[in-house]
Amino acid sequence: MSPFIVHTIPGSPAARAVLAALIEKNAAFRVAGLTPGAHKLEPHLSRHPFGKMPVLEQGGFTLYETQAILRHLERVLPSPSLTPRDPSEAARMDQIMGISDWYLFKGVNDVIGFHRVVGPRLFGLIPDEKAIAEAMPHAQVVFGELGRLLGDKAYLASDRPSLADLMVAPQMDFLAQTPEWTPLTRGRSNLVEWLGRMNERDCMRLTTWEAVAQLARSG
Ligand SMILES: N[C@@H](CCC(=O)N[C@@H](CS)C(=O)NCC(=O)O)C(=O)O
Repeated sequence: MSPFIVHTIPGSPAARAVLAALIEKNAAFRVAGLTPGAHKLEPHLSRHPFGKMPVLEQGGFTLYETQAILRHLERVLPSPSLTPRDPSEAARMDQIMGISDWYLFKGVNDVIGFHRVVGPRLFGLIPDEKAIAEAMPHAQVVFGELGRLLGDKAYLASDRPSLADLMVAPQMDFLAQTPEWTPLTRGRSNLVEWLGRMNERDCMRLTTWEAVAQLARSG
């Protein structure tokens, strides 16, 4: 099997989910690094007409949309499985992947994560405190729901990591670097402990912003 290529700017939580899945599945891959802005230009627009990341490429097959990529990897690299066998737990995984895209990324990470982490680091921007404050009520709902769904389990959908954990952990690891993390996790220690468990796994340890930047440099 030819190696997987992941096109991304280092630091992208969505790309980190894909890289994490490749690591969990012991697959050979390389990172094709993009510089900020290059994702809105050719040749990247031919890979991803919406100018986003990540894009997965392998043996002439190109795919974008993180959920589609994760499910594709699950089919072509079935072992170890990252989908619970139990139908209710698998449904919970699917639900949390949807929550991740629609409520955690949109309105939380693309505001708080952007203004606190990406903007200052990549573009030298000053955080927009008003936008961050306005995002907090929605963020509290998202954290409340993720905390409730996690409950006292070790991982989000079951007692083993699933695609849902791989999608949510990179975004939470971003938010954990912000001052908003403390109010968002107050009374939700299960989420903090879960992120600690995820961050101990190779899939997270080997895909930090710095680690992905290094992978991109070594091509
Ligand atoms: N629905 C897309 C979202 C991808 C996305 O928004 N990625 C972010 C990085 S995590 C991005 O490309 N940001 C750059 C931009 O929007 O210009 C997916 O799941 O892959």
